[in-house]
Amino acid sequence: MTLLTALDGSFGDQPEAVSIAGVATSWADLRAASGRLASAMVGMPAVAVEAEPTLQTVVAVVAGLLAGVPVVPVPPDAGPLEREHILRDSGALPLPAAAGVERALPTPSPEVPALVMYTSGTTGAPKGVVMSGRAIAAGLDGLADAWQWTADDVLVHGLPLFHVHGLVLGVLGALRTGARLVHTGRPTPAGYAAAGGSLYFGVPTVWGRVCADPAAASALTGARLLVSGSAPLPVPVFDELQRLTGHAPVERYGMTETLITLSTRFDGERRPGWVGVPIAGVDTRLVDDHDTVAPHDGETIGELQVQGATMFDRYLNRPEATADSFAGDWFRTGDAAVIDASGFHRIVGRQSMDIIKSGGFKVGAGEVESCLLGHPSVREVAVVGFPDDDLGQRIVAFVVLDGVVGEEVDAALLIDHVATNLSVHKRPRDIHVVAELPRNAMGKVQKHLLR
Ligand code: MLC
Ligand code: AMP
Repeated sequence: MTLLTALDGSFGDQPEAVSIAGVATSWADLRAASGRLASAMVGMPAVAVEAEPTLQTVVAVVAGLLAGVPVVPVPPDAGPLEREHILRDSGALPLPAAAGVERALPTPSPEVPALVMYTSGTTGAPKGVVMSGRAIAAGLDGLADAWQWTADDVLVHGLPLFHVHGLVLGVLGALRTGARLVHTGRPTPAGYAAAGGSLYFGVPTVWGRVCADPAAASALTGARLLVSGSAPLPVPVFDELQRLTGHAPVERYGMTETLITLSTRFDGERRPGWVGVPIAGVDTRLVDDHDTVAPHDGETIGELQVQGATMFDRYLNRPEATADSFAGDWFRTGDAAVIDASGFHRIVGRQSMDIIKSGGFKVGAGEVESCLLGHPSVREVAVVGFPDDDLGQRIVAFVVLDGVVGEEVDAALLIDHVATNLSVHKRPRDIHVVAELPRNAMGKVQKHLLR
């Protein structure tokens, strides 16, 4: 098997090669359990994996990769709206009821879709991002090179297993580099402190919480590398983490569609507020509002566009959305950035206010708005991201209620409506009842006025 080198026996074996929430396995046992499940999966169009942070999730994902069956991770807390969309759109079937007898399976072509990961856009339901094994391998090798990530590392994190960060980097990365993996179940400061790793992954919310717990932070002093990504790492958190742990964190940037494309390097400068340089195999450019390439002078802001070996294949069942997301070979990230003369990148913000990053989770305002409009007492709604010290952004909904203006509404009811129909992390943290939404002459809601 070419993608998950550790399962080939390339790095020997060890009893606790992969440990999740205290349950551990060797690579040989993981390979055997996955092989049996893979035998029962062969021929499935796609397999849905309930991505709980457990060893069973890892076995199921590896089984799909061995069988050449695209794996569709389903957030375990996904409510009916989100779950039905993912299952219907992907055509993924549940895991086989029983594992098969292990038999030799041909190694799937690296071009075969390995994962279909759902990601939110500005409007509509999340789109399925189809990713080949080749892109995943290229992305992981680029990061291994940037971070000098090897089989000598012990990787620690507690991130969810239904997104790129926790699953591709945090699980497949360990199985490709041969690093031992300790998944802490949840990304708590105490869990990170107790794990004794060399390489730690976290979203900025996690690093902010580690800084708020100096005892946990000081336990990370012996690590080799602390890596932050999925959302902007605030400069004060960068500085505080460095003060408490002695490590300037490495910041890296990416997207579900492109995998991780930019990073500061183990042996390079780590500049607070900047996300470094392209990994091997990736190119970037900036483009202005007129689709003209903008200078890399450290000041001019443009849309960041990316191309290279880590690129997704397409959005599942969405040829127009796929075409719209590219300018020729260049993927339009929708992020505004500057690049300096040395090639260092700084992410300035999103081009659209309708993409919210909360705790490192991407949430489309439109998706939350549609969900709230499905509640009988909501007539109009606008969802925005407010700055939040812990989460980066917090989801806030402004609602116009059906019925008497000013009537009491139980905000908790509306929050629960989103938490149970979509998923917990997509729930608004605050609900503001208003008499009307600010609109321009065209009738479009002016969200900047709400902020
Ligand atoms: C609260 N809870 C509710 C609820 N309100 N449950 C149901 N209904 C409600 N109304 C419960 C939750 O179930 C949970 O319970 C608890 O409250 C806490 O929920 P939370 O506040 O949402 O969690 P919190 O601890 O604040 O989460 C912070 C976090 C999380 C950092 C742990 O945001 C996180 O895991 N972020 C990682 C996101 C990520 O991996 N992104 C990568 C995307 S890939 P319980 O029992 O579960 O505690 C990408 C590419 C790249 O971006 O560059 O990497
Ligand atoms: P996702 O679709 O969940 O993969 O989220 C991708 C988005 O997360 C990017 O388009 C960025 O907006 C944001 N992002 C990821 N990493 C960083 C980072 N280091 N700094 C700023 N934004 C980031």
